[in-house]
Amino acid sequence: MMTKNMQGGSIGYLCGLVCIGLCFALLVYSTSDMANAQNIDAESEKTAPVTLARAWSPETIPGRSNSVVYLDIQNNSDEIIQLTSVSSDIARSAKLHESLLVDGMMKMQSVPSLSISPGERVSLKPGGLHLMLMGLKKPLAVGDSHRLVLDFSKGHTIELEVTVFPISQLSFPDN
Ligand SMILES: [Cu+2]
Repeated sequence: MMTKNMQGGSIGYLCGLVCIGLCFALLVYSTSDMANAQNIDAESEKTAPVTLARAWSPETIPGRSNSVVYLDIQNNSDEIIQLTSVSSDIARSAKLHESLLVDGMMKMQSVPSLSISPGERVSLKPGGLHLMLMGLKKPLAVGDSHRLVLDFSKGHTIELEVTVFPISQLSFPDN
């Protein structure tokens, strides 16, 4: 079943413990290695308006039915491009979320859309923006991959494979 649901943001939405733990632990994580980005999508030619790279999910913690997807989104065009919706066939819903530290508590809110400036690269990573998968139909195990479809403004739709890494991975592996 495909889901398309990026609307209706609810401020202060509390995510599952998996996500909270990840984000909290990784607030101080810095991404200095983005130059090593590997394009993994079929549409990831430099000339494509939007390219995606380094897409990964942490494995599912036993008993949890939520997970997240992190990736880099690069706008190669000379126009602002918006991420408008996300679809996953392994989750009941897929939404853009943002982690925020509010009064010492890590919380999440859904983000209706994401605008990416011309030439800009946005990194969805632990502690910040992420794609939230809720209601997983099966646990994500290390080595698995799952399919995601991202819809952007200007009619750009990109399908990609997301690799599942150990929860200890913390970022897309460089090797
Ligand atoms: Cu979330």
